[in-house]
Amino acid sequence: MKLYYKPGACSLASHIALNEANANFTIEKVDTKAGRTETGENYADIHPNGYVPALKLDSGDILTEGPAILQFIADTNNAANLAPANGTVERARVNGFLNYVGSELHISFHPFFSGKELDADARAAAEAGVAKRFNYLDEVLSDGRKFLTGDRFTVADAYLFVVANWTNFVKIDLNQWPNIAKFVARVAERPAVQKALAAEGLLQKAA
Ligand SMILES: N[C@@H](CCC(=O)N[C@@H](CS)C(=O)NCC(=O)O)C(=O)O
Repeated sequence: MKLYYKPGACSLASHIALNEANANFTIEKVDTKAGRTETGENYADIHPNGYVPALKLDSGDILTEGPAILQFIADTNNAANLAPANGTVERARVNGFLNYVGSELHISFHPFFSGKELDADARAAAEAGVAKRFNYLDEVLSDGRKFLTGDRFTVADAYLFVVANWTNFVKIDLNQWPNIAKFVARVAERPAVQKALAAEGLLQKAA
């Protein structure tokens, strides 16, 4: 399998899940603006929409859309326990959070990544959009659970971890949401996460 990624982008969630599953895979960096991968593949041939992630299977099939890829990784690596069984209430809850992170939280960051300079009003509106989603997720985590659906890490947690980390890039203080800040610190300690961050060049090298 090959995962097409951009460092720190939402593709990092799939990268973490593949590590958690101890899957056999390689990664290939994509320059989405240029439409090329690091080995010179034309990315339009891989992903019709030109964004990451994409997962190319050994069969040649290519999967797109982060939440679908995350569920595929979970469902094809049952031993890793990255999602409850399909058709259960517990799975529907994981899917609910995957959808919330994708269609609410992730999207709320779009103004910051539009490439346009935000004036004060636009920035305030964008921050309010992000805050609304984090307020909800902080409340979810406020009962002391370790992860979004309880004490077991799932693919939804991988996705939330990645999007919550974008606050560093857009200079929003995550400590406004102490439960999410603690969640991020907890997830960051996972060996699969450290390995993915290192492979994407996101860990600061020791001096
Ligand atoms: N709906 C897509 C959204 C993917 C997406 O937003 N990818 C971003 C990175 S997080 C991207 O590649 N954007 C193009 C770019 O950065 O040039 C999914 O869930 O896979």
